[in-house]
Amino acid sequence: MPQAARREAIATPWTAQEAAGLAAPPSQREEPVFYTHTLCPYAERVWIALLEKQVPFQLIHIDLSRKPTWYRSLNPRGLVPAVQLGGMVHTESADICRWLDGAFPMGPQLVPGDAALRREMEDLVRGPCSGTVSAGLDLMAGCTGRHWGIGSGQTAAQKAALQAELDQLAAALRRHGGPFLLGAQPTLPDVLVYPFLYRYDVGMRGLAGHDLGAAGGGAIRGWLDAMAARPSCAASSADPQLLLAAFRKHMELDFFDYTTYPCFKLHPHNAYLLQ
Ligand SMILES: N[C@@H](CCC(=O)N[C@@H](CS)C(=O)NCC(=O)O)C(=O)O
Repeated sequence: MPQAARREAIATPWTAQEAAGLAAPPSQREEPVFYTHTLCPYAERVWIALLEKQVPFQLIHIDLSRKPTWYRSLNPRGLVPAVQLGGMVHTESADICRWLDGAFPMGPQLVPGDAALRREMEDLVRGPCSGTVSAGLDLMAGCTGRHWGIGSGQTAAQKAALQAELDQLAAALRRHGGPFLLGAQPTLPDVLVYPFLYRYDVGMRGLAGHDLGAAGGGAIRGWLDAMAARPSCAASSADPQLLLAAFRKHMELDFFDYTTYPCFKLHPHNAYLLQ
């Protein structure tokens, strides 16, 4: 997407108050309101989907360490992401991505129209996409066993478990000729798994010298590169060097607080949205 369109999609309208997550909840709006935290991989799925679908939206940051009181009345579980449109609030990242695809038929389809392809997509979502998320969390935790923790001492079994999931993703890439899991365009499985695999790749390469991209004879690196080249992913991904430095500092994946990290500190490429 050209830079101008991306700016409009992310930034309309944007105020410093909203950026701090302090604004009152918007009432009925004509465009979706996306409640997010820039460091949450689940929220990043929705960010990518909105940008891929080229849906104009308003983005509101929620500081997860200092949630505005109104947010729980919007989403009782208090989690990001949430998307509000026309008085309805949608939650759960995968459900939101599916809903967006149906509600906004413009832009590329994330859920294929073809029935056989859709079945394959569902198998990927339930199987290796979900498996990659959990095996990757386990690998990142290493010998600490801390959920969402980052540690050293990754075991051969932890590496093999993630490798098995990545091999299945690589097989899908081979079947469809890439560069994305179901062929020429990114679809739901790409969107769901990328924010997680991006973090695991940055973390494992930087902290353990372990190259996840080598899986499938390098097919996974090709896929990571193809996703990284999408303007949606370039906009929503944290800067890899800054993310790695944050991993080193906190040794966990969920250091979600805008006191430590103002919303775009690890995303300096988005800082222009705050001007
Ligand atoms: N299953 C949810 C998970 C969302 C989630 O766990 N979000 C975390 C941030 S990554 C959150 O909002 N945590 C805030 C809290 O637990 O209070 C989804 O897919 O949307």
